[in-house]
Amino acid sequence: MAQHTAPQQKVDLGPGFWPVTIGLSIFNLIASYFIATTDLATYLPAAAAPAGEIDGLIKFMAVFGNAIFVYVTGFIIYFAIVWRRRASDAPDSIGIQVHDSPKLEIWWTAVPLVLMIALGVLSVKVWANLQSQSGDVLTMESIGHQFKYEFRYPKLKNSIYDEMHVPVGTPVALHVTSADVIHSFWVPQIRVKYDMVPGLVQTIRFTPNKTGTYPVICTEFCGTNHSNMAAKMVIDTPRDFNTWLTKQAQIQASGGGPVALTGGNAATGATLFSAKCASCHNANGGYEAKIVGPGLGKLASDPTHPMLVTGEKPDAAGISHILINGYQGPDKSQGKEGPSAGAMPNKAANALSNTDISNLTAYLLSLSAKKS
Ligand code: HEC
Ligand SMILES: [Cu+2]
Repeated sequence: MAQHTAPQQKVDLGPGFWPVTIGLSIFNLIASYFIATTDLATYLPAAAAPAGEIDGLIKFMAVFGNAIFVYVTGFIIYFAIVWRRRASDAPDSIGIQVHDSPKLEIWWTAVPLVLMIALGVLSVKVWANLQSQSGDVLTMESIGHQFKYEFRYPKLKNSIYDEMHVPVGTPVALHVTSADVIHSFWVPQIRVKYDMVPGLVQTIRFTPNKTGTYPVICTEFCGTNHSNMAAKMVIDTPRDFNTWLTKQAQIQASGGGPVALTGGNAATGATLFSAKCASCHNANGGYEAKIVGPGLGKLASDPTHPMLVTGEKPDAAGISHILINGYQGPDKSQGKEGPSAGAMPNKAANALSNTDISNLTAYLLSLSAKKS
């Protein structure tokens, strides 16, 4: 090798090189021990079956990442101090130029190679485990929208938004995709994370093993309201899950019942609004304060927008109609033209009961009363 360089000088590693190496090794061993014996679930609770195995992979990577970090930064600091430039050095002096060390190069190629192969083998094992589900599998779908999550259950006629329920102990196969831009589906406590890509259906598999309510987070910047794109995953006991499912089916079935136009509770409506409507509607501004749908802060008191988009009066009846039926924009087939800001989901899609509609209507009317 390198015939044109001077015969290699004996490289002086500096005083204290070996003691420092021993010190770093001790530190590395203690840190590795800590990483290997720490249950990650104490820091980030785990609520599904693959979590433990995935944490194992993270620890495996952390142990070796830690070693690289400790030795590399340790030696950088050590050499920077020992071989720093001194006042007695000539102004143009440079350090010893070291190159070509086949022995070192073989080591730093072989060791990472072996580690990477081991990591690959371990990952494939975890992945294969994740993919094999047996018994009663709950198959469901989630579709990302700007800026909400839609959930579909085989037993429900209509979609549910921003809150999904799954029974503890039952394997779940969740097919995810997107209706517009790339979103993602991530529940930290489940550990698995998938992008929701338009035109591509991917399947997230997990088996919930701890009841509770966990956040579903979109980790793909998907537009101005990305930060509000969050849903809940509720892991229920099988019994609570069935109760919930039955209740949703009832809400969806009770299409026609009368909605009370007076006596709604505005405060309850306000809470419901932040949970179900605020991802699309601003409650503070007039019609122009758009998110996905128009601003609703001056719904009944805006002289520049006297009628609802449906053409109805902005009174209790008109508002509850749009909440029940939804609205897809003017019907162009009947010759009507006009701007459509998108689709307002109907009662079933928003999972609203008749009482919910009364409360929301009371709340929206109270906003206009304050701001008129
Ligand atoms: C997925 C987004 C979305 C959600 C969620 C949503 N809306 Fe809408 N909403 C819209 C869009 C879009 C329009 C406008 C439709 C059009 O102009 O064609 C609209 C229109 C309206 C209107 C008529 C506004 C006007 O000025 O005429 C009201 C009232 C309304 N929504 C109330 C609600 C309430 C209450 C909720 C919560 C239960 C809700 N919306 C949930 C998207 C949404
Ligand atoms: Cu998103």
